[in-house]
Amino acid sequence: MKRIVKFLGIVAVAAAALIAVSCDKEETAKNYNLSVKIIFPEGVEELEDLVVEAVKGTTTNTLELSAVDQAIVASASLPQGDYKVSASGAISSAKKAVGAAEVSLYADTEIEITLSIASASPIVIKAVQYTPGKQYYIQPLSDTWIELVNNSDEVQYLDQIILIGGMGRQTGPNAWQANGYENLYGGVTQSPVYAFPGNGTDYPLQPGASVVIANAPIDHSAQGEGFENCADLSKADWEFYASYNAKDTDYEGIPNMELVHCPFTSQLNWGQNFFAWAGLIAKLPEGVTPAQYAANEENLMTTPGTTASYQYLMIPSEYVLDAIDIWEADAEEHYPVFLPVDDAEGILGPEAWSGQAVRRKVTKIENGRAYYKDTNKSSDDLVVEKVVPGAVPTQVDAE
Ligand SMILES: [Ca+2]
Ligand SMILES: [Ca+2]
Repeated sequence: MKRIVKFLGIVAVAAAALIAVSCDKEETAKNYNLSVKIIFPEGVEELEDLVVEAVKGTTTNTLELSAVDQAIVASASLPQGDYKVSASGAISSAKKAVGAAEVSLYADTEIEITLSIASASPIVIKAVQYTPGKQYYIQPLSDTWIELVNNSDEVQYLDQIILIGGMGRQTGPNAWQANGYENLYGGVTQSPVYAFPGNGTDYPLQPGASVVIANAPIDHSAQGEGFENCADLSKADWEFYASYNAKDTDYEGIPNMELVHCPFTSQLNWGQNFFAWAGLIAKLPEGVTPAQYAANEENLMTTPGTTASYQYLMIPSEYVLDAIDIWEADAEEHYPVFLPVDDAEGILGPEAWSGQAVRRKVTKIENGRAYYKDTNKSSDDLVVEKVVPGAVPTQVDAE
């Protein structure tokens, strides 16, 4: 009996100590207001699914959003301490706006986070060669090509991805930009538009894997004297076959890209341009096939401000997965083809007919797999050199 009383006594003391500790904690762990003003990236006015979180240790606090003086402010009352604050919202299905800051919260605190654009595109342009390796080597054959890579850690599908190439060489606003259509792309190219066929999951691309799409999938360097500098495309995975023109060849055993739109039937090659190049890959919203999109007159436009009758297929910025802008090698004046959300700044390209390509920089190589730089800024992300189509990089690039 005595022992039991003693035991109860210990419990009572322990309980009293616990209460004392918890009172102590409540007194020292004061709450303060954290207020985060969210600054949107340039040219972005709306974000979907904006989430602002403050993390301390293993605790994540989601801040409450409100509109204050036409700005978005995220706020919360939080226990004092050091926090990592992050903000993230969707510009479109392919692009996110993100930002972060660190805060020491020992008084009511107001901070700003300026968001920048992060491409969420799992598939990007790995390389493109738009200027041939021999002067006037253009039609019916051409050694030009493009390569796409799965830059994510999950299987992606090439199905229905649209390719537009051959814009660029701008020294001022193009007809669309000059007429207020700055978020619509595709008008300033004579190139046919193609897409990968498939119903959504027919053409998987493994993480880190790439595909080469050639205008003519043969070894052009073996064509004879003077062709030494041309690309060997005999191992290309896909072919741009100009089914509308009898001069083009359908190579056996190489699957054909699906022709989506063709404003000029004399043009055999996709993405052709010799001096400069801008192009994009795009994915339409779920449920719309490239063929359906191209059949809808609302998605076609003649050149604004002219009487020209050519109808171009226009792709809005929000559908763009990846875009690159390459300027003429020695151009001193240039004007961006894309909005900053798609490509912030172009890069000076290779000399015409040099056979050089433009490839995306490699940021790291893990277990033999390369990861590619994608900051939506061609001048930072790309490098100009002779590139072997389909080559697996073995070296990381300097920043
Ligand atoms: Ca072809
Ligand atoms: Ca073929």
